[in-house]
Amino acid sequence: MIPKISTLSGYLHEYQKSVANPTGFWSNIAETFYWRKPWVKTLDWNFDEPKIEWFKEGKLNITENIFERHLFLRGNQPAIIWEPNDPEEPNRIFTYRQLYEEVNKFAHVLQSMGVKKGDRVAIYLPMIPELAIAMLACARIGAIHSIVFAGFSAKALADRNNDAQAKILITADGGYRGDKTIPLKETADAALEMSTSVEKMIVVKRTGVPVNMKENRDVWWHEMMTGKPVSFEPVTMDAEDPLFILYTSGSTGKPKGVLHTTGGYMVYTAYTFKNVFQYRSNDVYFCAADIGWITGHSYIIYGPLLEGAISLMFEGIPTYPAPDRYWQIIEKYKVNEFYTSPTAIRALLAQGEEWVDKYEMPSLRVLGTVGEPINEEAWHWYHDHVGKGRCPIVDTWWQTETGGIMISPLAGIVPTKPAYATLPLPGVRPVIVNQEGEKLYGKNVEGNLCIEFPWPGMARTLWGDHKRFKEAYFSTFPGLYFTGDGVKRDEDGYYRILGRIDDVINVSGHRLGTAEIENALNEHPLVAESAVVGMPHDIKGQGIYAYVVAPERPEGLEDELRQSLIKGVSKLISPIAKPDQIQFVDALPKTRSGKIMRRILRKIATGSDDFGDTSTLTNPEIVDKIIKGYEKLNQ
Ligand code: 7RM
Repeated sequence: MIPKISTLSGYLHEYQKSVANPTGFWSNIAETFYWRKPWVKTLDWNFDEPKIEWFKEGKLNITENIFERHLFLRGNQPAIIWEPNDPEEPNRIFTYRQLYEEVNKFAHVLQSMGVKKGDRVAIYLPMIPELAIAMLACARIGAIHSIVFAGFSAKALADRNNDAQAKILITADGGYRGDKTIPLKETADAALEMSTSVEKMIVVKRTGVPVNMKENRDVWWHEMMTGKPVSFEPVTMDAEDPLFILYTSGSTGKPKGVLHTTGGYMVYTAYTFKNVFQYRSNDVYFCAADIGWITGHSYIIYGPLLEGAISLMFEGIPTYPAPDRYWQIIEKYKVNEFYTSPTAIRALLAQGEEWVDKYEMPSLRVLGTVGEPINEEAWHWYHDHVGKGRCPIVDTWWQTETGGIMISPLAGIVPTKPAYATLPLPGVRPVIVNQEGEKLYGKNVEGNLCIEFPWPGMARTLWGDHKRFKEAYFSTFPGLYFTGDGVKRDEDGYYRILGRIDDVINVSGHRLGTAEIENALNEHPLVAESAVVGMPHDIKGQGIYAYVVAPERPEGLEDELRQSLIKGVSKLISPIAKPDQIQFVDALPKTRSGKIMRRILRKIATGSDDFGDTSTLTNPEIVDKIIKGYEKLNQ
């Protein structure tokens, strides 16, 4: 069993141990898993190339650690409880044995379609059990899954599939989200028009909408599953064989294919799940994220199932049919640990207290948040109204690239403080550096958040682009992993995450690169150039503010042009990336070397007029004009 910390002194002790002897610390934890062959070296690393290898030459299959390791004790215990979008529709519960059999059957399906170890399989599914089954079946046969969030456009899906050179795409006819149905198959068809590698498409029947099944390319999930055997010998994987790719936005236009490998990711997600949430056997754990994001990968599927937990998977949204859906689910299933985002909390807070105050939710023991900084008001509301003042909140800071939680209280063990992620987990060594790259020690310091030592769950590379991996994370401050976040350490040594300091904006916990949105805006024939920045938003945390240069725009038709720009962004990326405000400007403020001065545009979009030095601009006169335009638009 994975060691579980249960006191504050225990935490401090483990932390010390993990720093003094990291390989001893992690190998103790790794030994609790099932390895087909033990590793020969716990860690081999340098942050220059960079090279990160954990549990070298160890052989395993992650699904063997989910299923075979638990079947004897927990075969008849639920692994996944699936709650549908519509509360009137029956739920589906999969015990460990049932899930195991479904995964094995689908592993046979993949094999029969020619999928082999190392092949990429793209998954574009809504939050239905088949999503969990598909990803675990990939892991069972050693194929690399690349899950694309079902809210992405055809173009975004095609870009990701092309980058990964995915062989197969798994999708559904459609998906339900609140009172909407999403035509996934239609989008997948459009994506395949632009695809260079996908040969076959497997389609799950979910909504029953009529779809076009292309002969010799498209097959139905249920037809393929019929008659497949319920056992499947897991493929032996090396600890450093890829487990999955997950695309995330960076500061340049092209999304980054973050690659995670098998052994380290397994050890890290299971250890952090158990310790952060203080999960106890038979607890019902509910993470409300979507599996299309890293939170769902690590804390709906891999971490909980590796621990033999009961993981609740919810298809719908918090406000359907009414804004008490989460609380209803928590009461219905007697949820013990609940994990969601600050955006969801703020949205529910805005609906009024009466929706949550009706529910006692006595089963709740731990509350978690992730994805973006949580403001104090939302923290207190979560604590008082959801947790009724008796549940600790774990504010978990981490990233797609870190694989699992890095800085967070251990529930009920590390004292919390509103808006603080508090202290690093054992094995995690954060450092704060200033612009010059000097490490800032001691209390009350603020700067760039870096990590100075590897941990097993960290990304190993970007798919097909190790150079970019090095540039993005290991070059700004040589010898350190740079997170892209600003942070402060207070008088208690607690960490408070201040948000991104690069050109990434965090809208409702979704990471978006400003360059990606600019590229989409610039596609419009009337747009000469554009600059996108984040602005404060009451519910979403950050909203999207776009400055657009469109000199030939027809007079009086600006709103029409705005609408058509918004539509274009939805189509090229996703509705998530739609600008909240578009301001037409004559020009963008630029430095002599031709760079857009985003610092100034960011200030204007927050309503500030304190710009610091503008003397390096080639066109300082434009600033006043942009401010006037801002005031006119936002009065
Ligand atoms: C898990 C996830 C990562 C970025 C990260 C931060 C922000 C995440 C918190 C947070 C403040 C938190 N992965 N972030 N968690 N900021 N407090 N507890 O969200 O790759 O999609 O995003 O999200 O800026 O760099 S992610």
